[in-house]
Amino acid sequence: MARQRKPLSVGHSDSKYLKKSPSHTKKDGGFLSYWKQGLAFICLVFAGVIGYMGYLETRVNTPFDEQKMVIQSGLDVPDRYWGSYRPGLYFGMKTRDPYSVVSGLMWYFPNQLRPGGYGIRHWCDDGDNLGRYGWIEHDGRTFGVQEIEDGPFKITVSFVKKPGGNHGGDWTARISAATQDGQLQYELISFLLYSAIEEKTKGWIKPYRFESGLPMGVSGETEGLGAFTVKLYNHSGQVEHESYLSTTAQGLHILKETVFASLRVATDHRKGNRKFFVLPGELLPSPGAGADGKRAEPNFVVTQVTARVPFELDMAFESGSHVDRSENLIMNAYSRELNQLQNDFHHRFEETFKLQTKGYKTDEIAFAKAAFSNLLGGVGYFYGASRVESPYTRGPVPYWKAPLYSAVPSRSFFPRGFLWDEGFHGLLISSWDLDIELDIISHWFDLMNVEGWIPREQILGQEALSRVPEQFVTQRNSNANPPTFFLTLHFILQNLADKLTEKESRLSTLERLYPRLQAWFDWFNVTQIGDLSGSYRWRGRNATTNRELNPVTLTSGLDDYPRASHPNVDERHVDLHCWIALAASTISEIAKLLNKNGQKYSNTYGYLADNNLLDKLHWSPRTQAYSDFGLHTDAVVLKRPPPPRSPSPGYQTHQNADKIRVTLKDPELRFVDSTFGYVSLFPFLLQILEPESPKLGKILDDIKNPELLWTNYGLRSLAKTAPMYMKPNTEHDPPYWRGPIWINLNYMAVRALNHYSKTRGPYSSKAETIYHELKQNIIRNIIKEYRRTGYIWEQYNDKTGEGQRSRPFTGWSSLVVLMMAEIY
Ligand SMILES: *[C@@H]1O[C@H](CO)[C@@H](O)[C@H](O)[C@H]1NC(C)=O
Ligand SMILES: *[C@@H]1O[C@H](CO)[C@@H](O)[C@H](O)[C@H]1NC(C)=O
Ligand SMILES: CC(=O)N[C@H]1CO[C@H](CO)[C@@H](O)[C@@H]1O
Repeated sequence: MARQRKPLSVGHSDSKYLKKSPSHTKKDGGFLSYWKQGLAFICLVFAGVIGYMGYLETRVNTPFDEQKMVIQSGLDVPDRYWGSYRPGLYFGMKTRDPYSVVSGLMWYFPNQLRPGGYGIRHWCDDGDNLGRYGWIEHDGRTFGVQEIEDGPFKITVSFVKKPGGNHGGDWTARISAATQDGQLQYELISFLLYSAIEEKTKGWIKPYRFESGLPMGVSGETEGLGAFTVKLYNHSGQVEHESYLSTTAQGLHILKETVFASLRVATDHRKGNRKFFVLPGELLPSPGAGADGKRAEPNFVVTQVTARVPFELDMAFESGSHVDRSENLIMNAYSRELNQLQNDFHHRFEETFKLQTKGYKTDEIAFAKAAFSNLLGGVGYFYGASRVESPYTRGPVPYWKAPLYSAVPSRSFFPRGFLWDEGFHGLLISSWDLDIELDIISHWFDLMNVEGWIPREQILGQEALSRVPEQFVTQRNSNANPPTFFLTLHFILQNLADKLTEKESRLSTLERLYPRLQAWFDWFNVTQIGDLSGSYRWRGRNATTNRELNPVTLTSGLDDYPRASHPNVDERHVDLHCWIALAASTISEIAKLLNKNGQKYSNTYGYLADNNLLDKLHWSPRTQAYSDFGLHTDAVVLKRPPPPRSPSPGYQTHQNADKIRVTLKDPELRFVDSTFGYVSLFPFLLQILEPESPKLGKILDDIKNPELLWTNYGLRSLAKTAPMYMKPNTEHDPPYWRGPIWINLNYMAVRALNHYSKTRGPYSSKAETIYHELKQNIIRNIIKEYRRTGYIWEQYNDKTGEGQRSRPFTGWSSLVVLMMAEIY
């Protein structure tokens, strides 16, 4: 049905060439020598082909061949050496080293502990049903405060870092539990505080003993950290039992399982024979069990403190090379230090976002701080190799091992780096700390291969890998993702130009970035190009599947947002056209700043932003809207395949066969214009549309139309009138980008409205009115839902405004802070 293009093939001319080669001649000797020459030639070609195939095969995992972006790492940046860089945990600290000592927290209520370890909290997990959790203050460098509501209990975790010595200094974490519920005072809670060293860390750890009593902490020494101790100080509340575990864990991804497997029930005779869950102490494979007969060394040391609520303890990491500390960072000294940092934070938050000046109320500002802090506090440090694939590799191959310093979309659901999310995160992070953002950008661009490609999802290291279903791990080098880092860079140039030029190191980062931006651009401009001049097409859609109502376009970032029903080479995608235009204009801006010749990019921008070209490629005269173009029909449905005529042994399974797509009318080449939604807005969202264009007036009217995108909570992703509005893509895939409200695109809409309201033109006052209304709707609803549920969400229901899907989603949903601050 779908019109397929024949791939260009050189096979025919090849065989013709071979036939032409002289295989028979009259001279025998000649025959032999011809034959030999022919053979040599064939061998040579063969070797050449093999060599070339080998070359092609290795390109996908060969790094881009220019100076590295990250030139300072680990202890070169001592003040960001330690951090809460394990965002997938409720609380965990590690260093920015490939292999690190990691510290973390688990807790449980003994009367809620269940078989299988249920009830032990460690990784951020929706299944724990916590009422709320997240950083409410975090500055990305020196401290953070997190609040966690576990049933009627409130657990507060804060940390403070203190420089000193040559190994990244000290830090202390304070952990407390409290409850408002009088009946639950004195309830038992068990805190497990651990340190572990990753397999390839050079060094050791062991339980630390105070002069008297049980081990309460860890001591150790590693290459990066030198000698260190982690000591526990319980200083308020009643401790009922203490125990510890010193063992070998098989990996960071099974720490909780290791703890659970070793918990025992013990009777404490001093406490009236009461029973406690306790850790067994040393639990190391016996001598002789190890490979070389040596006693195995512990790599995982846990202290468990079972206490009565309310309770508070400090866990102090002290660096051995920090010799002149005047006092330990615990008890009052800690409180004092924390207080100071909190004051600085509040002050700086107001200076940066000016929410108080804008008249926001105290609790609204607290909300904004929480949204912002959980994004920044969710910045992680990962190390490992992605798995990638190209048409030339036989199956997936490992990428090179590399670090990634990046924020994450959601600490529970997506605690790893995502390329297109990160460009949005960058807007908020750069507003706060430009150097952190430049470092994040640098890490991402070091993941570029020699082709100019960056894998879009980064699943690095054991912990990350264990949270991703196998079929989603491999990244394909034909697949793009919106190049949102150009949004970040554009934002930095617009809003932070003075900060950028104020430090030589920042400009030289841009210098190193420039060739990589060019390569990235070229990669898009070549691999995602469309058939018609100036058109672009997302690759990676499945043209042969009959399982999906509309084959997804994961690469576009908008997953199941409906596109042409029958993917083929005639497709052109309006959002991608606009992303490429943004990319070209941003590179030309950077070229100007760096005194480089960016003519090529400003020409390309001029060409792609030409509204006549845009209209020719993407404006549907029928519906008066921008749209994709392709081989399309709206007449598709999901149906259960009919059972076979005669019941056969397979009958049972057939009845349960998945629904398949049935096409009721042949598709034709046309605009995909019965679908109105986010994609239709892109020329407006990325501000390519000219301010005088009557099409701007039309778009503004469409935005305001409640039958299309307008709701009291923000713009829905797909118009109510669209054929695919709220339709599941398969029986198992509920609608995702087919109606619900997404905050990243709403931020772009608010930003565009602000732009058109400030740009002279016939529609500026209309844009201004809608700007205020839309911004208010979004902010009001997200805050309302935060109060109601305790969380910021991945998306919001377009009928009720309710938060849905994953939580906390303080990736791009935290852009609400920039809307409150009106920073675009
Ligand atoms: C396309 O979908 C079909 C059927 O669902 C599947 O068998 C095939 O592997 C898919 N192709 C690609 C390239 O993913
Ligand atoms: C992008 O590709 C088009 C079409 O091949 C080409 O004309 C244009 O010069 C390219 N732009 C840049 C900046 O390389
Ligand atoms: C390290 C420390 O201070 N441990 C104490 C915690 O509380 C229990 C009981 O209150 C003491 O026995 C420990 O010495």
